[in-house]
Amino acid sequence: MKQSDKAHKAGFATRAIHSGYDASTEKGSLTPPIYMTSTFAFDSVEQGAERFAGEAEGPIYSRLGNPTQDILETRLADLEEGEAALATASGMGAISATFWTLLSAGDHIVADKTLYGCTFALLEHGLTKFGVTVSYVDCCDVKAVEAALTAQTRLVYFESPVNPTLRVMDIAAISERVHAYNADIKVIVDNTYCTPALQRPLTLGADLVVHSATKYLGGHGDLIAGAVIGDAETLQRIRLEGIKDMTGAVISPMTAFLIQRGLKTLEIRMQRHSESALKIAQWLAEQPEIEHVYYPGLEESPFYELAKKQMALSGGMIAFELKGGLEMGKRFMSNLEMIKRAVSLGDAETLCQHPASMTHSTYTPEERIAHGISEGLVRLSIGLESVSDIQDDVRQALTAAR
Ligand code: 4LM
Repeated sequence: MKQSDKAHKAGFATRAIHSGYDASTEKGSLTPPIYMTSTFAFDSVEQGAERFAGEAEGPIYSRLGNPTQDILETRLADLEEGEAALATASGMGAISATFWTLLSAGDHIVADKTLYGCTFALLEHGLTKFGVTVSYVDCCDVKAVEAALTAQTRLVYFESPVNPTLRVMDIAAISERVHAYNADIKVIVDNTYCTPALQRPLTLGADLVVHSATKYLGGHGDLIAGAVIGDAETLQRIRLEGIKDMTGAVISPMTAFLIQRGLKTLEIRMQRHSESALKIAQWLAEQPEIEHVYYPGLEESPFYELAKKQMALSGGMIAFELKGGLEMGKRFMSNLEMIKRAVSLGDAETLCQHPASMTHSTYTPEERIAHGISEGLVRLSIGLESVSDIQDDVRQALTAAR
């Protein structure tokens, strides 16, 4: 069957390399050119007016879109199985543009109790200033989500797996119950930890997916970006209201190009991250210095069965607690040699950070207890190095910390 045959749906890895780009339209250039321009010249006044009125296709100004960005958006929509996508300046740009577009004063959000620190800050300190209320619930408990819904609820928002504790939400069950209550409530899943290579929330019933593309989508620790994927009508609203008018969180053409490059290896990178993380998590769980390992790919994890059902592999993120808590965690981190002490995740380099004092320091100590983030928790983003070298560094740092 020919690839151009509409009935033929190419595999994920193929679409991650080819989707959205036709080299014949760009002088045969194998990789898409970078349209490094802020604005676009119109052939006539009439053409400019038609584009502004939405009556003619074509670029206007790069805050509204850019051909390099278009390719990335087509590809991301294809990979997440959504109608449309919007690439943004950062993950927080994607999340805030989505919230500003879909919410008004008096609206209500149901969010999981544990969120990336800045998402929590946006909800807790940002949106509440404008009359939006938030209920934090344990979204692992679908009945608790249902019980929190009100006539004012517009959004249900969660990460799966959760940063940093790796709890896993039943995306299909939550979407089904929320939509049965009110089909207009949007279920939004932050798919940063998985990427569409491992999990596609839209196919499980969610309405929108958001990403920090800074992480696995880019994959090389050299950019900051984000994305929202979903239905075309909502995405157009987020583009015109959330990005164009409210946040201006526009992705640069160079960054859009770099993410396209990262996507070409997304599937094999996610396989390697996941294989290495599973080995390290299994090995860590057996070490006498370790109190607890959080990783959904461990058979003893309470999320093992659900993760197996909705994720192709268990991902590259691990969290753990050491016996001796915070003090031992700090000593362990101080003794790492190859592994970098750094926030962010999803890079080729293995990264280690302390959520309570770093990514989740936007929570007060009391909030961290209430939201399930312990002071001694250590987070590892397993990179693409030889797994034996990652293990050797963790081993020597554990020994030195004793
Ligand atoms: C980190 N995370 O955890 P930008 N959603 C999730 C995230 O983990 C992040 C964002 C959104 C970390 C950054 C320092 C699940 C970020 C926000 O950083 O705005 O691209 O994404 O280490």
